[in-house]
Order: sequence, then C-alpha cells, then structure tokens
Amino acid sequence: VHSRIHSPALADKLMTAEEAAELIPSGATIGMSGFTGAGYPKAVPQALAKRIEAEHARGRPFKVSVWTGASTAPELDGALAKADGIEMRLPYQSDPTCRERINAGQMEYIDIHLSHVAQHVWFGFLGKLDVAVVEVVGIHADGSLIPSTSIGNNKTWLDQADKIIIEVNTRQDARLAGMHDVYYGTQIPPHRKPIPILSAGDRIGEASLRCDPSKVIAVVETDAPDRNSAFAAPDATSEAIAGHIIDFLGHEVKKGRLPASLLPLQSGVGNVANAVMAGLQTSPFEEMTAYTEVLQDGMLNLLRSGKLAFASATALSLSPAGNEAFERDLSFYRDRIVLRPQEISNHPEVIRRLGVIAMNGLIEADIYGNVNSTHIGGTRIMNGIGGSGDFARNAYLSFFMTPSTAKHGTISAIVPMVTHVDHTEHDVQVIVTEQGLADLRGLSPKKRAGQIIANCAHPSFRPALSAYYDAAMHRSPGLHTPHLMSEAFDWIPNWKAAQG
Ligand code: 0RQ
Repeated sequence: VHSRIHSPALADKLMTAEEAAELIPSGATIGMSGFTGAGYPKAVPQALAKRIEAEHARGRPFKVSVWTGASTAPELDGALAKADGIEMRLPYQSDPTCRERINAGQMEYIDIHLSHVAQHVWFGFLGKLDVAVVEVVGIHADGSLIPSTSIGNNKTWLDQADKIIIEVNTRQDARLAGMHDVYYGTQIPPHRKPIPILSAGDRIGEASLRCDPSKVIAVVETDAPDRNSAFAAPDATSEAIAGHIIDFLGHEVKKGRLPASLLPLQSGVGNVANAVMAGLQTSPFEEMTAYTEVLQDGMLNLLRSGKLAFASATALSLSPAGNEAFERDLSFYRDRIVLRPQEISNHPEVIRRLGVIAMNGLIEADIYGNVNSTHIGGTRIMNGIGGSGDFARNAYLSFFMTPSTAKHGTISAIVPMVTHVDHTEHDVQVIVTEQGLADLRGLSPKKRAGQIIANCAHPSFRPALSAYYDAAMHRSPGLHTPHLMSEAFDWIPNWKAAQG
C-alpha cells in the first residue's frame, strides 16, 4: 500500500497532515522544503494554517517562523500568511499575501543571498531550527530520503532540525530517484575544503538525503502536483531582449572572449528569462551547458533539442505542459539534469570557477549601473534578491535585463539613482532592455551613464535622464559619480506612479 516507504520504522510514523500539524508548537522555527514552486510540502502547512486559524479564533496567539529554499506556493506561504501565522520568513518569496503582509509591517522578512542561508544556519547566525517539513518522493529501507523536484536547503534542514516531518508525495514521479547529487563535504571554517566541481555535470555527492530516523516525528502521504505556473508566450519585448543578448554572446565568441559553446548559463526566474532561453533555440551555439538554480521550460526545450548538453540546478520550475513533457521523457532528462543543494548550485566558488554567464531580472537600474531587484519605490518589497547576487558577483559575465518601462510605459526602469541597491555598480556588467544593450565593462561611471541612457532607456525618458545627467555635470560637487542629491529622486513621474 505504502509503495514509496521502504523503511518499516518510518512507515510506523504514518499519520494525517492534521495530526502532524498538531506536533508543531507555536513559536517554532520550521525549515520547509520548496524552491520556486517545486518540491514544497503540500499538506502539513495547510493543516497548520487551519490549526493557527482555530487557535486565533479562540483568542490564542500562534505564529511560526518559516525558512525555505526559495518561493513556494499558495498552499504554503499563501495559506500561512492568510492565517496570519508567520512571525518571520526567509529567504526569497513571491507570494502576494506574504508580500502584502510584509509591506503592511505585519510580518518580518529577511532577504538574504540564497547561497548564504545554509551556512548561516550552520554558523549559528539564525538561531535554532525546531522542525523540518520536507517533501520527498520516497523513503529507502535505510531511512534515507529520495528528494523531490527541488533540493533547496533540505539537507541542512534535516541535519539541523530537532524534529522532522516527512511528506511522501506519490504524485511526483518515482523516476526522479537518481537525478540528485547531495554533497556532504561542506564544512564550516576553518575546516573547509575545495568543492570538487570542475564542470556543470560533475557528481560529487549522494543520490539521497541522509535522515536520522530517531528525529522523525511524522510521515504524511500526499498526492498533489507542484504549483507549475504557466509562462507567458515570449512577446515582442522579451524577444527583443533575448535578441540583444544572443547577438552580444555571438560577438563575444567572435572576439575570442567566449568559447563557441559559451560557458555554463544561469537564468533567473520569470517570463523574460524563459524567453531568452527560447531565443537560444535558434542561436548558433551548440553543446551549451547550464549551471543555474532554476530550470524553467525554456531550458528543458534546449535539452530536448540537444542545444543544451547538460543542466545543473537546485529546482525544476516548469509549467503544467513543461512538467508533462518532463515526465513523458524522464529517462532522457535524467541523464542530462542534476539537482543539487542550493548552497552548491549557488556557490560562489563554483560559479567563479566554471565562469558562469548570469542572466537576471531587475526592477530598476540607475545610470551608473547600480541595480535594484527587490524594492518598489525604495520601501516596498517585491520578491527578494534570490540567487541573483550569488551569480552576479561571481559570474564570468553578468547580465541584468528588463523591459525599459513598467506599468504601461508610465515608469522608467532606468533612473538617476536606484531607490534600493541589491547589485552594486561593481557587480553589473551588461544591462539589457528591449531598446538595446549597455556593455559596462571597462567603463568609468560617466561613460557608463552615456551607454545606459543611450542604449537602454526608453526614448520617452531619454531626454529627462540626459537633462538630469547634464545638470549633475554642472552642479554636482564631485564629478566622479555626478549626482544632485536633493533631486535624484524627484526627477520623474516614477515616484507618483510607484505609490499607486
Ligand atoms: O508587476 O505584473 O503587477 O505589473 O514588477 O516585473 O517585468 O513582469 O518582470 O517577472 O521578470 O520580475 C526583478 C521582480 C522582475 C524578478 C523581478 C513590476 C511589474 C510587474 C514584475 P505587475 P516583470 P519579472 C533566480 C534569480 C530577483 C530575484 C532573482 C525578481 C512586476 O526578476 O524577483 O533575480 N528578481 N533571482 O510591473 C514599479 C518598477 C517596476 C515595477 C517592474 N520600476 N516600478 N513596478 N515592476 N519594474 C531565481 C531565484 O533566485 C529563486
């Protein structure tokens, strides 16, 4: 009956999600599985949200802190946020209810680099982890766990938590077993050793997650699919962005600065990133590889067509159609995809060694190349920095891409000074919009401003940006990074539009 649970000791711990949720006390810090809508627990968080609502109805306070890999889904972040059950949340999230509560000051949120999360827990920086709630696709006879469609921070949660709740999801394909590579060689300083990944496909660890059975307090069976959000078909804007990036990569190959098969690709979340991958389908590059954190439909199609030889990630993030295609040809993809813990998929050492080509989205960039990926109007969080900082700083080449305007052309993505900085001018090499591409390598701040305004800003905002820059050249006290501090933020209609 319990065909996925081969450990009798753990089969004995089977119970309902409601019974498992009863074992989580108010005030607990919970490490949940889940990364960009893949491999998150489907039942226990919802049962916990119901319990929290019931406690609140009785006038009793009940909140938990939630750590994850990255964003999850309405069944986890959404349900717990709606129940007003989250005291503190980290790291990346993209749930509308969470966002609303964080921005209303009702929920604490800590936005940290995805590669930092596990090590900060190991260092003791974040305090104690009480419970791990982790989705798996099966349990081996020895109690080790077959990971699901993401690994994220699961290794750390299982090792560090006092207690463990396992969700065995029978809807996830059992053939995922063997696709994972869980590295147990990470130490904390001063005992660290090099991480022996020399190419994107190297396997350095174990196929399953170790789990101390004596810590397991509940096993719950589930049968629900991942969130699997659909992607928008590439539109003219994202196709133009993809076109500029592909032309630029071709140029770099011609100049001898990139090999013909490029270097391992990293691609961020969202429609634009997906469209760039779709654009690579008709590019001249062959035998490409990917060393990334999320693997979206675009990359899956590149694997299928043979353009991409191999992809390393920590999570799948597929549309329903993408997931169907994945499961249909799982034996094909198994040989071409490896899923790793996010501390490895996003590890600065490996990203720097492999020479990753990073491509991430932005909310606004300023004329000197500082990038804001997370805040609207300087005060309201959108999602979080995710892995973009891990990749941008350590990449061989770091692209940031965006439509040149937001909100139907009323807001310029290019501004005099970003209202929040996630990626400093030192970590941003190429900015791309549908208007064009600014190659900032080797340019001083003033030269960068010229490129960004001329190539990336929308024509309707270019005159105002140039006027700001010219005024700053006349009146700025310093002329290394010319600015008018009292005017930098009241320059365009951005402010008013962003308050809406
Ligand atoms: O909101 O849909 O309500 O209009 O922001 O913007 O243009 O749809 O772009 O989905 O690629 O997201 C930076 C948020 C871009 C994303 C960000 C509004 C805009 C829209 C989304 P609406 P788009 P995308 C790997 C890497 C950080 C993490 C990261 C992100 C919404 O890429 O979260 O890179 N990145 N991780 O209208 C007001 C502006 C705006 C604006 C955009 N200037 N002012 N609103 N918007 N610009 C993955 C992980 O780490 C897990």
